[in-house]
Amino acid sequence: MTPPPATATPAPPRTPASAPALPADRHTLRRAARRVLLRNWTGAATVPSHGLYPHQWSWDSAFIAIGLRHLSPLRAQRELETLLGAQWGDGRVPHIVFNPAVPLDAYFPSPDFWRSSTAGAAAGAPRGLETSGIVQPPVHALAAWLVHRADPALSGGRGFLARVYPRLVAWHRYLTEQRDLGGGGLAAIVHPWEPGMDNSPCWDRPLARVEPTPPGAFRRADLDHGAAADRPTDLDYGRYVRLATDYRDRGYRDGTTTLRTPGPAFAVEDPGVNALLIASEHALAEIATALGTDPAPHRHRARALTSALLERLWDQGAGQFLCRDLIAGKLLPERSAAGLLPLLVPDLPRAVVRTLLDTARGTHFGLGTTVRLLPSYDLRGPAFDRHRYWRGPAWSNVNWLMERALRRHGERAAADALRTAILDAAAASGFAEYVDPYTAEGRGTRDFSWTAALALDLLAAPGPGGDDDRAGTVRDGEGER
Ligand code: 9WN
Repeated sequence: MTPPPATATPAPPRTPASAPALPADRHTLRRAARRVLLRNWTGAATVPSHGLYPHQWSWDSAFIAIGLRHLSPLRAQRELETLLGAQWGDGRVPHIVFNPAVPLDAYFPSPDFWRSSTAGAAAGAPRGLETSGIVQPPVHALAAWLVHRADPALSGGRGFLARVYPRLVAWHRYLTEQRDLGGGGLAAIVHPWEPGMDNSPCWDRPLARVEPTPPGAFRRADLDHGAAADRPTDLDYGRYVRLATDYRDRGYRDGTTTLRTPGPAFAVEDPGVNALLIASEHALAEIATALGTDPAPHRHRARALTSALLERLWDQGAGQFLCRDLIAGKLLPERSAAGLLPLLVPDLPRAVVRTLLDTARGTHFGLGTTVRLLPSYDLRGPAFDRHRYWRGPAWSNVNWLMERALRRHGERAAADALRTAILDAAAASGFAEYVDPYTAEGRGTRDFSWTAALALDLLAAPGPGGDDDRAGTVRDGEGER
């Protein structure tokens, strides 16, 4: 793993942590966010960004739908329906659904790398379209529930919940059964792209075991759009490519209840993925109730997952949840923001909640004390890099989740301050993909869909920075390309 550049020692914050100011003009911000979502809509779904990410991404679509519901509940429903339409027979929801109209060299790894319709046939990959073969965090049931609630009459009329529910159930079943690689009741990831936090220092140790594919064997399209200093290194890319190649060549087959030989070279239980799974399992219980179905199995599964999360990933000494490396059989010491996301889980022991809140505010994450936005990785960690992909920068989706968690735990002032900080950063950076956690300076691509969508969501909520106003609905067809 390449050591981080000279920015590893954090500079003193230039933006005081306690200076929340409302965005200068929230109406302008709302209009701008709306424009981003209209431009990035392709007719059936939304691209994260036309340049860097020109296809449909799984967890992006969930966050996008959460914002889109304020513009067009119909489009928000279609966003999720399009994604779930690409679900595999084994229940997996692929992390990318490729748009066949986009040239192959626009994004790497492209459909001819994944070859889902042939290499994934035994796992039930759809025949008529191409997808990747890995997954991303399961935010979809939560998104579906929030989208439904934005317009229950439209949702009911279209049978939205009735159509997505069985697919969401199959998706969670895939994660809890096929991906319980450690046999301890949690879902495991088999590639660093799966938790969505691709380049997190948490993966450095488990990735070090992976023989990289040589850089000359593939061409990175991301560097056509993003600065090399902000993106993963070539060495990391070589390892990502090796893991994806090996998974494809195993027919995208997973273990059943234990690690198989030959199995994945990378298998990790991540607290962020599992916290989102639990939050979504609770959302499935709500959906089941709305459909007149028994919610008890979902509540039961959510409780079992919560116990496994506490048992397998809680580290009292660290004051947060950590990742478990299933191949080495131990917890990884790196602290990422994913380890705080279990704050989203209802029914956590009160002492665990208090400890997590202290850790969020403490020296490692500095939320509301040294920084206004939650960094993706430990501010004091040896691999901290304020600019490089998931190795320190603050991301809108992680901060939106944290805002929701703070509110859930009655931390209203902290949630209000975080909401204002997210909106300020979105406005000042032109909806950047991620920002420097100290200065909120934008990095990565701009007009990034989930940054715009989640800003719209926060603007629509009651409280500082939002006014529960609908952002102005769109006619079907508007903004389609
Ligand atoms: C690989 C689309 C995705 C996000 C991920 C983010 C980044 C892709 C990449 O972009 O990952 O999936 O090419 O780097 O890390 O969270 O879903 O926005």
